[in-house]
Amino acid sequence: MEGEKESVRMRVFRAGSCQQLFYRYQDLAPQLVPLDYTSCPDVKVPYELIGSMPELKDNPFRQRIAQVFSEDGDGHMTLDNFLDMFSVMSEMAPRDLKAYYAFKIYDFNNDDYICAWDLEQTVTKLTRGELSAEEVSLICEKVLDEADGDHDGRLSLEDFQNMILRAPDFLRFTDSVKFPPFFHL
Ligand SMILES: [Ca+2]
Ligand SMILES: [Ca+2]
Repeated sequence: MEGEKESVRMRVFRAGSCQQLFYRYQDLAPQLVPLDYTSCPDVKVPYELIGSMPELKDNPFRQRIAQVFSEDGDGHMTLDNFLDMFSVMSEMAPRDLKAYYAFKIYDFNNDDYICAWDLEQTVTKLTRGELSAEEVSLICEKVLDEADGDHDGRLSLEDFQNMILRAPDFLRFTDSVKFPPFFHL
């Protein structure tokens, strides 16, 4: 998966996009992030600033997204984390890669499975709180019923990947992300 991520980043970030993203990263915290990165400074931009970016601020998964892409899981991001996040969330990223990260984002308690509880949080956020608790649990039951291939009551990454084929709506976690034009290369 690491290798694939690198190649996605190279595809998405050619033609100066990487530079533009760096300036956005720098602009979030100019007093923190030096303009000269040749000495590889050990810098992180706090989640509070990342989560307030226009691409993320209305996304119900913003905190999870930042947690998953930050190296310590706290949402605070190095430049590397920041570039990874934007490359995976861009329209250029392959579906498999998106599915892999969607799984991590929906696995709220980080135990490598999506259990009924994780799924309830996910469906509630995906539907932006427009469904009643009863409707949410009906959907979750149905999803688990159909997608839990090995009947252990939870979704493994493999179960989830199979489910995505039937229910691509579960990749909508990036829906509210409006990418600036330079992403559409
Ligand atoms: Ca879990
Ligand atoms: Ca299972």
